[in-house]
Amino acid sequence: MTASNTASCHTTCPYCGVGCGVVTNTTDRLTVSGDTAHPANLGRLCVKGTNLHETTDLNGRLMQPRVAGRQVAWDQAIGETARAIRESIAQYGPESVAFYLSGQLLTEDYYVANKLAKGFIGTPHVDTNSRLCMSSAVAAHKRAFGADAVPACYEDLELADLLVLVGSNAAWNHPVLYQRMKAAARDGRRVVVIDPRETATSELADLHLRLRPGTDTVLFNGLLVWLADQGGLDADYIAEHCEGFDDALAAARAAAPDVAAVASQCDLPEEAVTRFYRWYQATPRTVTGFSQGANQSVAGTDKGNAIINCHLATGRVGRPGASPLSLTGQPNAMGGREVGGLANTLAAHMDYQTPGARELVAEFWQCEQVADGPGHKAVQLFDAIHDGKIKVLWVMATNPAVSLPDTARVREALQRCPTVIVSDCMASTDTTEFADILLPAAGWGEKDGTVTNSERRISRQRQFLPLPGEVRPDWWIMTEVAKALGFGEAFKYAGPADVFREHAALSAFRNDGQRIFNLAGLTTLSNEEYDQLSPVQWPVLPGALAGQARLFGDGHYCTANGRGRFVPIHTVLPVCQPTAEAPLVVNTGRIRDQWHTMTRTAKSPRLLQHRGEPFIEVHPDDMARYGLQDQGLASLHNGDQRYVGKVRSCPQQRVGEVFVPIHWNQQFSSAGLASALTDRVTDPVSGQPESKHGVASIQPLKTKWHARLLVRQNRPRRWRADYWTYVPMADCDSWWLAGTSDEDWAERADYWLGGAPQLVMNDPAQGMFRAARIVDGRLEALILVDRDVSRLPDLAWLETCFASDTLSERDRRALLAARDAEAEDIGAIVCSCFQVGERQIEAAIAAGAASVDELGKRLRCGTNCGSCLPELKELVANAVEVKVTS
Ligand SMILES: Nc1nc2c(c(=O)[nH]1)N[C@H]1C(S)=C(S)[C@@H](COP(=O)(O)OP(=O)(O)OC[C@H]3O[C@@H](n4cnc5c(=O)[nH]c(N)nc54)[C@H](O)[C@@H]3O)O[C@H]1N2
Ligand SMILES: Nc1nc2c(c(=O)[nH]1)N[C@H]1C(S)=C(S)[C@@H](COP(=O)(O)OP(=O)(O)OC[C@H]3O[C@@H](n4cnc5c(=O)[nH]c(N)nc54)[C@H](O)[C@@H]3O)O[C@H]1N2
Ligand code: SF4
Ligand SMILES: [Mo]
Repeated sequence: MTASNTASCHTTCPYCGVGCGVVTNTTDRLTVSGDTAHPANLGRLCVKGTNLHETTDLNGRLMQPRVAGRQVAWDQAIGETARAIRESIAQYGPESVAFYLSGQLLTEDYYVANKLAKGFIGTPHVDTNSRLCMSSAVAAHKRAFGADAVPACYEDLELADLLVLVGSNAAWNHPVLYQRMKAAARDGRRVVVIDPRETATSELADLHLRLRPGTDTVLFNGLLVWLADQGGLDADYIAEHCEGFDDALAAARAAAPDVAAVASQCDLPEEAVTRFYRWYQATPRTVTGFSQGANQSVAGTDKGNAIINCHLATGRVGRPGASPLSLTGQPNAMGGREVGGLANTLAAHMDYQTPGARELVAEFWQCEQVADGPGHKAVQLFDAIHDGKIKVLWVMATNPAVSLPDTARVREALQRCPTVIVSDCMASTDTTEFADILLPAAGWGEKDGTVTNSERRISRQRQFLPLPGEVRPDWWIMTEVAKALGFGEAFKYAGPADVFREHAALSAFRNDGQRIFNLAGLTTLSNEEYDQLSPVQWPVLPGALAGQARLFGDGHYCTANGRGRFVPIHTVLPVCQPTAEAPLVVNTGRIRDQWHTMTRTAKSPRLLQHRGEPFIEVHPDDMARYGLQDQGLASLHNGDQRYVGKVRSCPQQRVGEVFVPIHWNQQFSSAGLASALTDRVTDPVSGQPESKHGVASIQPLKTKWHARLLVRQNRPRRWRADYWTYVPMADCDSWWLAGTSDEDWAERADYWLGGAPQLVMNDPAQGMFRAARIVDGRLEALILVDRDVSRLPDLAWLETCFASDTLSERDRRALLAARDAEAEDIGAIVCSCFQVGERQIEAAIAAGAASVDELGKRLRCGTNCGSCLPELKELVANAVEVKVTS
């Protein structure tokens, strides 16, 4: 294990909170494989991890600092940043400066940001995208356990005899954990999935509760009542280790008196509710994993506590195979919580309200005093920016113009803010477009530090690539700004190891056991020991190098009296309810192969083959009601906000509810912003926005034409068309386009192709047009237009015409016919690892492959990372259904 300059490097995946160990090799070209020694994944990787090598190229990277659009040297960029901050403090006070950080920063970066803002600039307005992600779970942990500590570890998912997954599509979003849960299947092990829609994760479910969105608290209140009435409580545990049970039970009885009441409020069959309750009661080893379907809700904190209440009531906390387990999203969602990156926390798991905490931190940092908080939480923060109260905003490693609710207003706020500083790896994101100062940050492979995964395990991310251009790590950038502001003494870090030791030391500073987050055992790591640090779960107590797998197993909690707290839960339903103008509920979430706003995963052509366009999943009944066609385009409207995507007929949806992915944005599509449809509604306790529940109306887009445009390079990303989606490919750029009015193609071909075409095929009667621009025998651009989108096949082979420098005679002819006689159209890629398409799979099933195993034998699909297994299973099941019904 080592850091830079050697061919092989052990590091951690930069995507989800599973935190898989990755081994990279840079001997010839970059390759990645799973680290068999890493306890999170033991060698496994999902499709995103497997394709990491395709995301480290320098295309689109921000390579030099820019001020007001001009490239400048670092000293000038640092100087301008410091000047803006200094002047704002002088004129409006420190509270006019704000930081908006991210769970994708390394712990060391995060620590420096928090210290600079709260300790030296003196502003409490430091929040992070974790507000949109985990803040409800954080608040629930604090209310129940007295500290934001996840009691369980991954092994518990395997040990559990009952796994309950609430609002989690782990098959796509925590794929390696999902594979582990799947591999642990055995007789008697049961899985209950609680989600308004059936997802790839439902594959594992013995029972899927497709509940009415937002009613999870009713379901878990009902469970508490059931346990009380059916003799399912652990009375001794409640008496010895908990408080507040009677109030919680009374509230539960009022909200969910019996199974019938639960079934009707949650819109579930009574029998299914009873079955879940019986299983829960009968299974001491129960783990409840919860994620965004719980957190991103106006009742997000309550959902967490409703779940934890049932675990406390049965004594199932922090015991092998028995615990609640919040599944964190980002690679370092946890590290950010540890340093105190949230606006309501101070540092090292201390809150502003913790008696003596401000003084303790000020003494440790040796600053005059720390900010007087708490500061604004994300949604509030952008309101304050909108209102002109924040004059300087520094955004780091997040894309708020896409990910915050009510994106139109967020953009207005960014527009109004006098100085917006953005540190990012990429030059063009929806947020960098608003930057006055743009700072080029080191990305995965270039940066060096630590991250903490969902089971509190701290792992090293190591540098194995050189810093390109003028790119610098985030901690370095902030340290330089700190020096320019005159705080050099407090920011004398030679590297991330220095920062980590200080962070560990703060966690241990006068920590006589009352703060559970404690890295005392790591405060004296040498640089070499830090470089070689093996994955370790906190707390790491004095003198120890090994951490702790589970917490609170002894029934002793972090509250003042050591007891776990029940929280009374009252029913709060989603704020935005459907109306006549906006009759549909809009649910938003993730897809298997994309990561958030696509800045990295869209670099991998393979990852775009799974789903290449923004889409809307709609129940067939709603398709009929609103006149929609499968694979046709439709628009969703909420007020003057609009989202356009391809309709996918989806019986897995509930009637009256649609699902849209969160990934597309204005760099990738004309109107693909999911968060344009969600309002600024937040959980009153955590401040987390209700990103899972918007409302909208839907209508088909009355298209006159569809087109596929492929261009070698250097064309604008955005087009004057009613609909466009950008699909970067390995050897060219490409777009899906559609229009609602007629276009004179022969006349306008130059506009699309960037010059006059050499090959043209025009058939207005058929609504068909094809043209190619060829320069010096090389294909430069190609457009295929058709009235009927189904006649535009997904021509992966077309791209190969861009791979070579000369276009063969055969290819010329094939281009206008828009098909290669010899190439098979394999359909949308399902298995990214072996490039196996839907049509190939369907053909194999038709030819007798009756199981996923059989498909694997014939086509190899599903035999590497396993991410596509749920879809393969669905394809097999659908084929069987067709046979049965026809
Ligand atoms: N491929 C991929 N993986 C990722 C990410 C990514 O962008 N792409 N992002 C990472 C991050 S940061 C995060 S936070 C995690 C998120 O991981 P998940 O939480 O699994 O992700 P989502 O798809 O946002 O939402 C999960 C489910 O919540 C359901 N849901 C909606 N409303 C309700 C409700 O009222 N009750 C219940 N019970 N369920 C509801 C949705 O239907 C959805 O299936 O994924 C991480 N992993
Ligand atoms: N409607 C709706 N909205 C949601 C959600 C939802 O489910 N529905 N989910 C929410 C959740 S859980 C999350 S986590 C957010 C995610 O939303 P964002 O955080 O906004 O999305 P990302 O695309 O991950 O943005 C990360 C940015 O940081 C850059 N970057 C990557 N690494 C580094 C680095 O080391 N340093 C710097 N300086 N920059 C870096 C990337 O290029 C990218 O521009 O979205 C939230 N918004
Ligand atoms: S599950 Fe996939 S995305 Fe998540 S850390 Fe592991 S390899 Fe990366
Ligand atoms: Mo997240």
